[in-house]
Parts: sequence; structure tokens; C-alpha cells
Amino acid sequence: MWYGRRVVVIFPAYNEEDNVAHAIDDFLGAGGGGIVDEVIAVDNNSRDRTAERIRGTRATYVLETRQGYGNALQRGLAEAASRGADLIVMAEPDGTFAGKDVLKLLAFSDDFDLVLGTRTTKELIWQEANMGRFLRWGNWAVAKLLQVLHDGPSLSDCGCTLRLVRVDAYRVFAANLTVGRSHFLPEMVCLALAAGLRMVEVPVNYRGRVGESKITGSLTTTLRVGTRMIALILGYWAKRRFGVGVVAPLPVAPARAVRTLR
Ligand SMILES: Nc1nc2c(ncn2[C@@H]2O[C@H](COP(=O)(O)OP(=O)(O)OP(=O)(O)O)[C@@H](O)[C@H]2O)c(=O)[nH]1
Ligand SMILES: [Mg+2]
Repeated sequence: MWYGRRVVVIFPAYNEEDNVAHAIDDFLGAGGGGIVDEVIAVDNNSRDRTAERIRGTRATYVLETRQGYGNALQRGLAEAASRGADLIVMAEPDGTFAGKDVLKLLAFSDDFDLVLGTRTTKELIWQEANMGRFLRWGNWAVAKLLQVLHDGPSLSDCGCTLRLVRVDAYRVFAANLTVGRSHFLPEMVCLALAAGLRMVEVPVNYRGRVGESKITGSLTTTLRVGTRMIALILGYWAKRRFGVGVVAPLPVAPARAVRTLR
């Protein structure tokens, strides 16, 4: 619980037997325990012992058969919302993210609808992390494109799974999410900005991975995902600017009370 709000962490998991149980413990123990109320681990047709490992923990096990990072996350978001979450934290169970960083996201959750982690802060990139110059500046460049075209706040990472979304904000764009594959993350941001939701980025630790990398481990996959992200960002820009484009409809902005400084 975070000031009376129920906090649920979701993990997309595809062949993550090596670290999933440890990640679940790490996130449930964030801040000394009692802050993260539930972890939902979404097994995405793992062929290793991921399911068995999850079932041996206190996490809720969910099987998502539609393959893909975006499909797994969309399922996790929907499950968290239906299980009474107020604040949903997305993360990965591969050892790259630290449970304690959930507190950084929560610290901003009162003032923002979405709190996005950024892995491009040099001081927080661990030596073993897969975040060399190319990936770091690549993530930064695509994030800047998103920021500029969609009139966002300062963004420096387009691919950080670790992020928080308030459940009321998630419901604004839930029906508009379409991406089931690995370029899912910028779609959430494009939709949230189109709906006028408030967001901020905070620096998070980025560590070395445990187990086999599935997306940014190879240059070909990285380039493919990056290209799809750029196409998606341009597609949503065209939709907002000219009302045309191949992307799905935009969410309707919710009525919001004007906030004044006290
Ligand atoms: N690629 C991929 N990842 C999936 C899928 N379903 C769930 N995932 C999970 O999505 C997360 C992202 O995949 P990763 O292999 O960690 O990719 P990455 O974070 O870009 O790269 P590294 O962590 O540096 O290896 C992991 O937690 C996966 O287990 C899927 O179908 N494909
Ligand atoms: Mg990862």
C-alpha cells in the first residue's frame, strides 16, 4: 500500500526461469515490504521452468498465450486493473530492474498519471548492463522524437519497461492499445499524451541481465524494434496532426479539474 493505494507490479515473463522468483521477492520486498501488495507474473508461453518458478512464489500466475512483449504487458495491465490495483507498476523479471526503484515511481504518483523510468542516466547504468553507447543514444533519440512530435515533457528513454500508471489513467487509453509486439512502450506514451495525461520521467538503475536476452540482445532485433517504434510515433503524430494514418483511434481526453498551486 502506498498511502492507502493498492500497488500491483506486473512482470511479462518469457523463458525467465533463472531470475523470475528472485525478482518477485525483490519487488515484494521493496521499501522493506508491505508497499507492493501483489505481483502478477504473466507467463508468455515459456518453454522453460518459468511457470513452475512463479508458482513457487507469492506472485499471482497468469498465462498469456498470445505471444509478444506487448501482449504480455497488456494482459498484465488488464489483470491488475481487474484485481483492484490503484497504481500499476510495469517491470521485467530479468534482474535488470531493482525493486527499490518502485519507491521513486511512487514518490511522483500523486502528481502524475504516469511515471516513466529512464535507463539513460549514466551514473545508474551498471557495468554489466546492456546499455552501450548505441542503445543509450538510440533510446534517447527516439524518446526525443516522441517528445517533440507529441509535445511531451522531457523524455530520454523510449524503451524502459519500468514505469507506473495510475489505474484511472490506464482506463482512459486501455481500449486504444494495439501493439502486441516489442515496440509496445511508445504507444502507451503517445496515447497518454493525446489524452492530456500528465507524465514525468525519473532515473532508475539499469543492471546486467540474468538469462537470455530476447529483444535488445542482437543488433538486428534492436534495429527492427527501433524502426517500428519510429513508425508508430510518426503514425500517431499524423493521426493527431492531420486526422489520418494507419494507427488506431485516439482516446478521448477525460474532463479534469484545473489544478492550482496552493
Ligand atoms: N521478446 C519477448 N519478450 C517477452 C515476450 N513475452 C514476454 N517477454 C518479456 O519481456 C521482457 C523484455 O524482454 P528482454 O529479453 O528482457 O528484452 P530487453 O529488456 O530489451 O533486453 P535485455 O533485458 O537487455 O535482454 C522480458 O521480461 C521477457 O521475459 C515475448 O514474446 N518476446
Ligand atoms: Mg530486459
